[in-house]
Amino acid sequence: MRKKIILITGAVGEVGQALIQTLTEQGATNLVTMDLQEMPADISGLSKHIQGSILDKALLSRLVSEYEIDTIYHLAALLSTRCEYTPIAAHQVNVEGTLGLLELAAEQSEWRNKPVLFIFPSSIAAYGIPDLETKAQFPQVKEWEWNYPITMYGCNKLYCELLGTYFSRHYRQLASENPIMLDFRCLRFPGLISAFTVPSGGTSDYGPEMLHAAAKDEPYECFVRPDTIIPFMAMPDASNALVQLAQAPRQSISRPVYNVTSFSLTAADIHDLVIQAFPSSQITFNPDVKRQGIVDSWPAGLDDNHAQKDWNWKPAYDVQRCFNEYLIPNIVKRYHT
Ligand code: AKB
Repeated sequence: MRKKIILITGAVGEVGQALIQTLTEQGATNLVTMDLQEMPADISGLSKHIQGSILDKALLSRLVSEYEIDTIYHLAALLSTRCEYTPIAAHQVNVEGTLGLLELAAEQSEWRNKPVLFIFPSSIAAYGIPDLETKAQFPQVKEWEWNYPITMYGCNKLYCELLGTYFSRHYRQLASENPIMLDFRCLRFPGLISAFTVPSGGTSDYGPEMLHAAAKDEPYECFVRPDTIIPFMAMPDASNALVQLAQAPRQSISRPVYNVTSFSLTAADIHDLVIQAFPSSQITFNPDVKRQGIVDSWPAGLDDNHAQKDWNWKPAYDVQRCFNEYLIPNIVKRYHT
């Protein structure tokens, strides 16, 4: 009999590393992880790691011949700034990669006669608000509002939300009598901040970059205006949200895509919180017009009422707790001990 596993793609990324720890703390011993990168030594014992690409069909075939895939957390993606430099590669990884995994999950669902659970993180980048006046008028956007992304990454995420929904509701609708469809569930995340990892290739990165630079006593030039506002979330809440969504009873899930959020901050708010913790930090603002345009198109806040109602979503970290109990103490420990 094939071993039943939880597959995590993009597992060496920020969310992946946090998720591996959350699932392990909950007792998971059947994690198979995939990434182009090696697993960092401190968590390498927590999963069976496969170093390779989600675009490698032979690798995916070997995977399904060896394991019964019960759940997929599909985290592998190029982030928003990186995608603008390599939009075609971005489409290949973000869309074709997702399509391949959805197909694999659909086949596995049929083969084992039981839906594979497919958890997909989307992003505030799926929104595209035309101007700052409109952004101010819609301080908490709902899932279906302003779905007009202006980045390749946002387009990729929005389309994959639809693809996942299609695969879980209508895949092979004319070709097969009663197909067992996969169970697709998606979260739209705000900008994420981790005490243990630094993001790369994103556009919400100014938040975590400012904090980590200050902790390292390095000067930081912020690439957005001080009044720039978007929602953020502490990394442990992000990994918990993914696991909570995966564990929610199927009958409580009323929609394929859920907003989740914790708190909204301007870049100036982040600056002030960072200065409180690291008074000698040297932070300046030098907005980059293009990256500023991207962040301005993202909402100031998310309406996550559906997640609250359907599966009791509630972040553990508000802004105070996030900085005082999670970010600052762990970052100080990381860089100063
Ligand atoms: C990015 O900046 O691309 C990501 C995101 C907001 O999804 N952090």
